[in-house]
Amino acid sequence: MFDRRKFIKSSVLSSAALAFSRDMQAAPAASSIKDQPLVISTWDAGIKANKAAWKVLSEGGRALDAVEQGVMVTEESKNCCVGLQANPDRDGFVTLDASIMDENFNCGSVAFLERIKHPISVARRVMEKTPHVMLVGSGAQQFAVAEGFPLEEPVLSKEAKKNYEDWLKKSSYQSPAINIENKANHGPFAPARLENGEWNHDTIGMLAMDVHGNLSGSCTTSGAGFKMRGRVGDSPIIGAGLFVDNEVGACTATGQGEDVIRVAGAHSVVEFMRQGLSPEAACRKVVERIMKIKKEKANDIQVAFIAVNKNGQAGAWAIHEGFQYAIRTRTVEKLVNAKFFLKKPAEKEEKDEKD
Ligand code: SD4
Repeated sequence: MFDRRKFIKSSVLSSAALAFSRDMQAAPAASSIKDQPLVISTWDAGIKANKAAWKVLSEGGRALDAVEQGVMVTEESKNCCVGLQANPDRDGFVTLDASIMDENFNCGSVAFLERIKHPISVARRVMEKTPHVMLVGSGAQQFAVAEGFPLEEPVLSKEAKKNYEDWLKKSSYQSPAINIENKANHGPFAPARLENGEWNHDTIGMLAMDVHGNLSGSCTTSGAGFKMRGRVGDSPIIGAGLFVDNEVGACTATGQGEDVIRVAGAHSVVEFMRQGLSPEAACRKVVERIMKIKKEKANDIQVAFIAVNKNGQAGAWAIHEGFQYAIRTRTVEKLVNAKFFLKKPAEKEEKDEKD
């Protein structure tokens, strides 16, 4: 009989994955990383995205260009659940959210956008070419087309197609799964393991500081898989999924968007940094606040923040074990395991074992 767990384990043990895990162990504590320029981004897809951002930063380019070009890599990755190949909503439509913010409080975002490959670039055009911050739905699409972005049909990745087909069998809106290996639970935030052994997340948030010490951030997502049509998460909401104050620091979020929105998550992290907390301590404070609000329901959701401060110090915190972020500086290119409050529950591992 096909043993899925063994298969997953053996695919993880590819040499690339082994090299990665060695790197992770060798990674210095995030809070000790202090360098400039620098780029950090959420999840393991951040490694590739950071490479594109680093090209801009290492050539003396603007942090704003770095965070746009960095996440574009993820938006167009055929493997990834960000962009037009991502998990659709309940009705089978792929709808995308994105936001971008520079060092001068300029910001732009799009939400509930369909058939556009690079929502992050449309968000940047909203910022640069309109008097507005946010455009949504058909209006955002109309603006994108007027700006020369071609309309494209979503082509779901193999994983997204399978996820959706599996979901349709029950069509139940399960509570979100923790970001741990758990293919049995196709909750809105359950990441899937790809054939190449990488995890597949539906969001990337990125923060960069350039050689001039200026900060910018970006965030782009397909949102929650199998969401209600029209649902918008935290990622395009300035102050929730992303916030940049060039005098203090920057923050971006991933996980259960509704719970990030209700505490103005990214803005709150930046305000804690303004009060003197390190990026890691500031992220921890806001995760703690969310957990206090959610009480025992915090077990069922994942929320994580990454942040950088004006000194080029980076940090992160998550509700659950398993959240990683990628960091790139002149001296470091690593995937870092974020600190967290809740360990993966033992029962869950046992349950997975039986699947
Ligand atoms: C959302 N925060 O739409 C996003 C989802 C996410 O990893 O981060 N998934 O709520």
